[in-house]
Amino acid sequence: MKKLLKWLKDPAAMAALAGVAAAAVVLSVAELTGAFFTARATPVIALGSTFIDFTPPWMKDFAIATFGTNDKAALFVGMGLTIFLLACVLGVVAYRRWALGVAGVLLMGTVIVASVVTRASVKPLDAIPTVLGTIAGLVVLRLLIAPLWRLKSWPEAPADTGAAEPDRPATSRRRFFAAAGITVVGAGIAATGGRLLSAARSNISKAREALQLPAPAKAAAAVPAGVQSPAAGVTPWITPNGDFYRIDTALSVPEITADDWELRVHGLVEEEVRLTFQDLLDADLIESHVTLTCVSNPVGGNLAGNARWLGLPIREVLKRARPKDGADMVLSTSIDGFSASTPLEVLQDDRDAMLAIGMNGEPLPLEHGYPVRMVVPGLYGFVSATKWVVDLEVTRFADSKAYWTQRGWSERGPIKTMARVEVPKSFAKVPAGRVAIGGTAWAQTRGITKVEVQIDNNPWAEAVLSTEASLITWRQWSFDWEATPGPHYIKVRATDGTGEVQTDQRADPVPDGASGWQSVMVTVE
Ligand SMILES: Nc1nc2c(c(=O)[nH]1)N[C@H]1C(S)=C(S)[C@@H](COP(=O)(O)O)O[C@H]1N2
Ligand SMILES: [Mo]
Repeated sequence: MKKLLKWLKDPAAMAALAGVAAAAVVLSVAELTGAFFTARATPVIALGSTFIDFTPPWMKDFAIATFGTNDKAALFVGMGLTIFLLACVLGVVAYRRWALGVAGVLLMGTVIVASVVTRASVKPLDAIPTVLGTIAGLVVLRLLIAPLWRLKSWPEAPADTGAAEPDRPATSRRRFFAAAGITVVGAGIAATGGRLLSAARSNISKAREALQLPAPAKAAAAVPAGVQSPAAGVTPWITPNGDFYRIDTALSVPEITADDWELRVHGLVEEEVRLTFQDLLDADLIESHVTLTCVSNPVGGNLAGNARWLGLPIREVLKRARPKDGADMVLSTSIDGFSASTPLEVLQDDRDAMLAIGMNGEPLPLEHGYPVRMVVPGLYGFVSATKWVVDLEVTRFADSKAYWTQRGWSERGPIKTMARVEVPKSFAKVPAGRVAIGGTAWAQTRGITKVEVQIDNNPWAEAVLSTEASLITWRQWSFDWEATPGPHYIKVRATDGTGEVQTDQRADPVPDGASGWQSVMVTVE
């Protein structure tokens, strides 16, 4: 502590603090003024999004494996540390050579502006918050650093001279710390104000709540009794919207009102089609239970969810557009520049791929694609489930690459057969005697016909399958185990509707989905 205090008296350390205060001003002024521009225009969101766009497959895989659906929070923490360190360095540089410091700040500002204006559907004027923030940051940096230069040239006054001497280094130091502190606190207030202001100016949540979904022309098949595993603790067969996993590249949820939404269907088609939200409301909608799965889901992971989706079959839209011969892919693009490549035939067959507007009886939640997303049974989300979708280009795999394919993931993504143990949990301690093992398995479009459990090195034994609702939803299972004291391993594997047993070949999620058998260690007491 003493050392820290002594170190803080060093003008260079004070300059570093000035840099941090100036950076806080840059960000908060941009946040506050950014409330009047698109959310994606603020420096942190734009920089973070640009960083995500440059994420190689191994890094995405690592981030999801390490942080799961908290990957965005982890990114913000990482960015915060990076900005903090850069600000310290720039503060010291500005103190030593002001012109160089200014050049550094302007360079940073330029990088941020570049990352703002290159975002999808961002206008050049959206750079204004960053420009204002950078100017304010430079002014504050100058105001904080100038007294430090004087400080350097003053000899330390003897402590016992008594009378107030305004220019004593101790006094100017105190003034400096007060000024820097006030700046940081003020920046915090401005940033919070900016947040509140953006939230108040956005009425997207209200519009969503006010939206009345139409009744489907074709209702979902009734969910048969017995889909839920009898083993206590297995995930609900229908995932509530609030618990549904969320995976996307969007640091701030794109905001499109239903009124502004329009879908353009173009490319290798006889007729370009444009759809408004009203067109969707007026169409014959269908409702269907579909289990979505993320390609980044590790063996035994929980990046999968099952919901009742309401939407228009994409088949119907394609019928109107009439794809030309030679087309084999539809590239769907979201308002924020994500894209997915889906085989054309998958969108035309009877599996009911849809432009969804409803999820479990509610309008799509904002994070799950409001107002319209794609839902395609049987394919991982990264090649099919485009949220906030605004564009369908009928094209060819040979001509176009989707977002994750450009970054090293596969161009196609059929879902691999997977069984997972949900109870008991990994490393759980359970009492000896009868233990209910249970979990979920999926092989969308093929269905699950068998789940087997292996305890330690005993022979594989068949689990009891819960009722099957359809081939495009997951299927639960349970297994009664007579548990004896000691450590035990529980392994699980599924067989799909084609008779194929889930492979034991371990594969990482990159490039086209994880495989292998899950093994759970439990201790019986
Ligand atoms: N616009 C957009 N849509 C997207 C993504 C994205 O990054 N941006 N990610 C996809 C991926 S990888 C998956 S697994 C699903 C996840 O959908 P969910 O968040 O509703 O579960 O959305 C897909 N749709
Ligand atoms: Mo995904």
